[in-house]
Amino acid sequence: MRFLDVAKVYAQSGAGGNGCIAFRREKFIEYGGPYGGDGGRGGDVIAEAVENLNTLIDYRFQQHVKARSGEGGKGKVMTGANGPDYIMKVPVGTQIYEEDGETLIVDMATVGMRFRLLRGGNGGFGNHHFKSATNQAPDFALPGQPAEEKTFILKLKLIADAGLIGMPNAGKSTFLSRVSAARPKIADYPFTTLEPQLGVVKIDETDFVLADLPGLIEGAHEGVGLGDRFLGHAERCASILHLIDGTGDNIAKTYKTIRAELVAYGHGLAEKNEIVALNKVDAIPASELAKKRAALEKACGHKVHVISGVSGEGINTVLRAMAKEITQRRLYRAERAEYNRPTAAPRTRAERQSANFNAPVVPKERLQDIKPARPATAVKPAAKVIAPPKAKPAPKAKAGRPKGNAKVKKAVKTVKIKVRTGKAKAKPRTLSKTRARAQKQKRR
Ligand SMILES: Nc1nc2c(ncn2[C@@H]2O[C@H](COP(=O)(O)OP(=O)(O)OP(=O)(O)O)[C@@H](O)[C@H]2O)c(=O)[nH]1
Ligand SMILES: [Mg+2]
Repeated sequence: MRFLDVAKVYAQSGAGGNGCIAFRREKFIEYGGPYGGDGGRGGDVIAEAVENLNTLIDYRFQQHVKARSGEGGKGKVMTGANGPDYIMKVPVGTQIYEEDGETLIVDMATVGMRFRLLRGGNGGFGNHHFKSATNQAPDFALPGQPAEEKTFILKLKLIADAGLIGMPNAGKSTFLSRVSAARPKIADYPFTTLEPQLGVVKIDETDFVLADLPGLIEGAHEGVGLGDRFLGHAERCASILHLIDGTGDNIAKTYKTIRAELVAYGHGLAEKNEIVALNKVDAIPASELAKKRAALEKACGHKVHVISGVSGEGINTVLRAMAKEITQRRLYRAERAEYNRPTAAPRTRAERQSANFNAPVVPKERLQDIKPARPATAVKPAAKVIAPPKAKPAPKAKAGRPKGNAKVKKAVKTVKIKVRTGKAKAKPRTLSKTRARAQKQKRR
């Protein structure tokens, strides 16, 4: 199966069905009146992220997708059938762009996510809708709303937890085959790997997906070699492992070349934390190893792992470092998801009145944002101490008796309660003029 990570798709939703013009004609029913039903709704075009797809190759063969139109209305006020929606199944991690390829519409980042790309047209009203006192036989109906159509660009950015980058022949595929069950092509010529390869790595208690990306060379951002288009797959990675062939001559220069390509690519890749590993240590003479390692550490400014994809030396340490970063991100994401989880809407009065004990915990960084209103260890500035004027001693309240103002408060409360609970008096009914006159005459 070929790997395809960019596709152009023309999509069209379904048009609405037309309204129907019909009149009721039945035995013994004279002037049956308008009887035409409405048209059905056209189908939407909906994108859905599914689990078992890894490539956009389906859209190489099917570049036009169309939802069905709604059926027209029928006599006897029958509404036409709605057109079924068209579900565009895409792999998780697909980003859907406008035709310009730059305006992002939606990022299908989670399994089962659905997004309506195009809306089907509404069905037109049949003539049954337009009957009125002044027009009892409308001989017109509305046509269905037209379909929407658009061209989309789909770009797949693999959801791998970690990515392998480096020059061709750095030993990336060898590393992947060593740590996972994936079997990428391995050979001693550059650009053996032409498309990203995925493997599942298990280290201690952590499982993660590792992507082997095609090699980068100087000028990749200008399209030299395979270019930098596969770097998009590293954008979502929590951890990036930069492999450097230890048997090469100028290791620091190799490192800097790849870094320059990451900077030129942009999209935040250069700012990501990277783990640097000097590979093929089994083939480096012991006398050169320390020198090469020191040169690389100087170039990158942090710790360098020394590994070998063939002998397996140092591999577990690197995997543990990657697993640590991945676990950290997973925890952070889980916390964010928990915080953003909408609470279930209360259904009963009791639920509405009770406190929400399921309220999510506020993430740590949010708490840091909130500054305390008054610092706990606030020290008052030493001011000139002025003796306060002598206050009159408060009269002692007699035990068992409410204070003066407390009495007033109680009275106010009672009045309030009275007002609330007291029944409103019924107003005397006003007599009609005739009855009032009759009563007057009686009294006389
Ligand atoms: N001695 C030694 N050779 C290695 C090691 N890792 C890889 N090689 C060899 O290096 C050559 C290239 O290895 P690959 O794994 O294909 O390198 P790559 O980085 O995937 O190369 P591209 O796919 O072309 O980018 C192969 O001949 C491997 O046998 C290692 O740890 N030690
Ligand atoms: Mg390879």
